[in-house]
Amino acid sequence: MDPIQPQNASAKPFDRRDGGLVLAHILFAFGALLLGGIAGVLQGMVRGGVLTLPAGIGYYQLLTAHGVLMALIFTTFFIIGFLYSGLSHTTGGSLLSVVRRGAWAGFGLMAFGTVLGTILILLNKATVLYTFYAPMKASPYFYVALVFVVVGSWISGWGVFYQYRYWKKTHSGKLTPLFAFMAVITMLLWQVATLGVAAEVLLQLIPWSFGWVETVNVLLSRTLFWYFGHPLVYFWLLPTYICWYVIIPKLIGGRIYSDALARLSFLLLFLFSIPVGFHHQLMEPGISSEWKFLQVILTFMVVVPSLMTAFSLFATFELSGRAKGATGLFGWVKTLPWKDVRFFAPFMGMLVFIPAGAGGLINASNQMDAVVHNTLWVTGHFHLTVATSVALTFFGIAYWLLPVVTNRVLTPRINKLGLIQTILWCVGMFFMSGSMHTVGLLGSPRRTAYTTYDNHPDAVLWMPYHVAMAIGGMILFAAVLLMIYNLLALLKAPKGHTDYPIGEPMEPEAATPRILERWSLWLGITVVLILIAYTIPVMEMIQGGGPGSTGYKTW
Ligand code: HAS
Ligand code: HEM
Ligand code: CU
Repeated sequence: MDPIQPQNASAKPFDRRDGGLVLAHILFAFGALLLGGIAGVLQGMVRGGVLTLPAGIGYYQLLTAHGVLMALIFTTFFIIGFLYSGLSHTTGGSLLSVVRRGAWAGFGLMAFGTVLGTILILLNKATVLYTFYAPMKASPYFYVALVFVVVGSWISGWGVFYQYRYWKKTHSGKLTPLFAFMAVITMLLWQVATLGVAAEVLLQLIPWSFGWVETVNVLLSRTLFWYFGHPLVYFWLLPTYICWYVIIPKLIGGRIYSDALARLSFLLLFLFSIPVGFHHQLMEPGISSEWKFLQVILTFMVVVPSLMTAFSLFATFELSGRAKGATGLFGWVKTLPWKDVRFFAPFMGMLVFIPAGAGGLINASNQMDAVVHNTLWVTGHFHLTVATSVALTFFGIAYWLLPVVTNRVLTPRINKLGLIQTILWCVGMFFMSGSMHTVGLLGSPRRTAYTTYDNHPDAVLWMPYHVAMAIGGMILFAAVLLMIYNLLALLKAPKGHTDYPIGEPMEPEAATPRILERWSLWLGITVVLILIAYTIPVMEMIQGGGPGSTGYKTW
């Protein structure tokens, strides 16, 4: 079988030790995707009224497993594996051994935390959903499991910084590789964001669930959660953007539109994605409207770098198409490599990101959020963003990353199955997310097991959409299974060299202003923005916290 990419016999193979590290992360991530997918399809079937859960399994137990395994585990493991792969490739061909050892330690801690947390969810001792909102109280060991995951991810993040700094020191005066710069921002965002959830878990939830303190300040805990929870979604998005900015131009035979613009948009994402958590709490009492207003303004600021990203991508597509001889307004569309899954899957992710982002703008608008908050509309929104734009991009990456790190090749057969898998995902999501959006506008709540509300006319109206959701979910599950099959096939694909696809910018290195790498400046602005957005509201929450809640086990 021929590989789908021409062979380059003289190219250096990917460092074998780094390959093992990357592979472990990617396979762990896809294991989580499979388990999370099983929970997802069952949920869809329950809500559609086509299945009653056997053996005392609870709907919310499944929903917790799904949210945790998909949103927290699949993403984090994949991201760390992907970042290390690109870091190894762009900063000299191998990781420093101290970095590699640290990354394995991080992997071990995260894997242990994941296994412990999953067991507790399966034992029905932690049915608190992936946002683990107080006053719902899980087994204290569930929160301990989360600590393992977060601390593991910190250690992996420090490895990224260390490798980057080493490269910078040994290449003084040179512009750092774009991939490495972006990896640093992604992990920096993660460090700053996880401070909120670490404070929540260590200072509030662990002492409270072990019974060392009686009560918990609920509003404060949710605020700390969303201080983390919003940047969390950008932690998923930034590696997706790395693929769009750095990898895709290479795959289409074009060039990166602008290195400087790409760096600037990452910095803006870093600055503005943290002080905006209140847009998840717009409907929550206890936070005054002025502070919500400020954070909504900042939310709209963080849209700007996404629009810059859209602009750059269009520019790359159009310029590379015209360089290949395309004419007319949209002639370049035909020059894109539609039959290459490494391009097609992330491209579908980009396309979906247009309605996905538009939905986000609706959510962020206070009055409209009053209509959609806590309805399935929101669930529809994030199945387009994280579960399609991000997930499809990660799938697309896996189709070349696995061959790169195992020194194998993507065969035309797996490529074709990959195209089918992408289409299945899009069709399944069209039905599932489309009906979630629609039925959400009709008022159907999220996070609710099957019920007809005593045949209330509204619930009767919702039911056909819930059935469509279930059908979409089944198609998506088929796509998950096909993805797993494809990965297994890639692990047995013929040996051979696969290039790591890294794009080159159009302009010379000198065009990138060095101020973009002045970290003290950017970190300083971030701290100031966070202090402005959070200090007074958090003080009000601490002072006005009242007696707090002793907690509930609602399941
Ligand atoms: Fe969101 C809720 C607002 C983006 C994920 N969001 C959620 C939740 C998740 C989530 C998981 O303000 C639920 C949490 C929970 O369980 O409660 N979101 C936004 C806004 C944006 C946004 C303003 N969200 C994301 C991304 C996510 C994500 C990204 C994951 C990856 N979201 C909200 C709000 C809520 C919310 C409220 C709370 C709602 C509530 O009531 O609870 C923006 O960042 C979106 C900006 C994006 C764009 C699109 C740019 C387009 C691009 C593609 C270009 C395409 C090309 C191809 C070039 C403006 C970059 C075209 C080619 C052709 C040939 C046509
Ligand atoms: C929630 C289905 C893939 C993230 C849900 C819900 C359903 C569902 C039916 C619950 C709705 C509710 O009662 O509120 C599926 C199916 C999938 C899939 C069938 C594919 C096989 C994904 C992926 C991700 C994801 C890939 C993220 C990477 C989430 C999250 C929730 C959720 C974060 C919210 C959990 C909560 O509200 O606590 N999904 N989903 N899903 N899904 Fe998925
Ligand atoms: Cu948000």
